Amino acid sequence: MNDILIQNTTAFFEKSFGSAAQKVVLSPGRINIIGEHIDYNDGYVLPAAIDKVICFAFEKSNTKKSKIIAIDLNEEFEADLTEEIKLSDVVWTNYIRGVIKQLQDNGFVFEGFNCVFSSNIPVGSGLSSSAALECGIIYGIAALFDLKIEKIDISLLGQKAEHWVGINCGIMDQFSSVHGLENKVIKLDCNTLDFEYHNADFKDYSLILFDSNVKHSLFTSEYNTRRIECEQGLAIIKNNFPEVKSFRDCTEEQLLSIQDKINPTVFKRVYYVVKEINRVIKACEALDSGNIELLGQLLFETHYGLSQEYEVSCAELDMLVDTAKSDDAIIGSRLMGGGFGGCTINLIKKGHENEVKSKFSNLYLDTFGIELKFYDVKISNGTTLL
Ligand code: GAF
Repeated sequence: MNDILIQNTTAFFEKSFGSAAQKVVLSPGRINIIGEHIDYNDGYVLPAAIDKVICFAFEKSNTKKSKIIAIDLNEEFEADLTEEIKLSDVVWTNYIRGVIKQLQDNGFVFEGFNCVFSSNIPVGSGLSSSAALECGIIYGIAALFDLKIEKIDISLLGQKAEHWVGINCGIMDQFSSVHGLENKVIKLDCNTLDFEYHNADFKDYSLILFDSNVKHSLFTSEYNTRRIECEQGLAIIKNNFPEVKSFRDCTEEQLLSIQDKINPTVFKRVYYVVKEINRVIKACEALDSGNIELLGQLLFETHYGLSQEYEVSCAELDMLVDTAKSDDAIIGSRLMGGGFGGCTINLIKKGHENEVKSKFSNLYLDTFGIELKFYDVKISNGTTLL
C-alpha cells in the first residue's frame, strides 16, 4: 500500500537534491482501541501503529544547514544548526524544529541534513501525524549520523518536542508510532512504560474509522486544561488517601466518598479517569478471550465518559456514536484521540461494512453538510528504516 508513497518520495528527493537518498524511513500514525486521556494520567492505554505513514528520504548536507521539504504542502524550510532553534508561525515546521532542539539539548551531536517527506496520514483526524513526523525525523537523523538512541528515548524526545510546540501531551502517540507491531495492540503502562503486545484479533468484526472531517480549534487549550484539572483532582485524592500514588490506586468508592471535597467539574474529570483505567484492563481481557461484544460495549461506555464527564466530544462525534448505538451491525463506537473532532473507532459485523458506510455518509452529509470519510486501517509495524 505504501510502495507508491515511497517511490514518489524518493523520486522527489533525487529531483530536488540530485542524488539518491542515503536513508529512507517510514513512520506510522496510530489508533487507540481504548484508554483515552489516560497516558498523562499514568494509567494504561491500548494503542497500535497503522499502515498510514509518513515516508522520509534523507541525506547528509555536509554543512551545518538542513533543508526540509514537505512535498504534500509544497513548502520547505531551512534550519541552521549553529543558531538557536525558535518557534515559527509555520506550524508543521515546529515539530521538526522541536526534535532538532531536543536532540541538541540532550547532547546528541549531528550535522546538517536534507530531507523530503510525504504522508498518507490524514492531518487533524486524530491519527497522530505529528508524532509520526517527530519520531520519523529523529529516526532519520539517528540513522544518518549513527546516533545510538533507544526506541523509548525516541518516543520521549518526540513527546518533549510536542510539549515545546505547545501541547502538553502524554507518551501514547510517540510510543505507539515507534513500538508498533503488525497485528498487535500494545498494552502500555504509562506510569512505568512497561508494555505487552496482545493479538489484535477482532474475530467477526471489522475495525473501521469514521473521519468526521472536523477539527475544532478548542483542542489545544482544552487539552492542556484537562491535564491541569486532573492534577488538581489527584492532589485532593492523595490528601485524603495517602496510600494513593496515582489514579490507578484509587477506587471508585474512595473517589465517591470525597466527592463533596472536589469541585464538580474536576470531579467529573477524575471520575472518568478512574473508570477508564479499569475499562482498559477489562477491554484487554475481553480482546484476549475473544469477547469482542464486551469490548464493543466498553467502547460505548468510554464515549459516554469522554462526552459527558471529560467533555472533549462535539456534536459531530456524538451524532456518529449515537447513530452507531442504534445500528445492529455496530457493536462498539467511540471518539478516538484527543477529541473535539477527528475520528470515531467502530467495530462493525463483517459483511455489513458497505451498508453501514453508505448509511452513515448519507446521514452525516444531511445533518452537517460534511463528507464523512472511512479508513479500514491495518495494524502495522512501528517506525522502520528501509
Ligand atoms: C492526543 C495526545 F497527544 C495523547 O498523548 C493522548 O493524550 C490523546 O490525545 C488522548 O488519549 O493524541
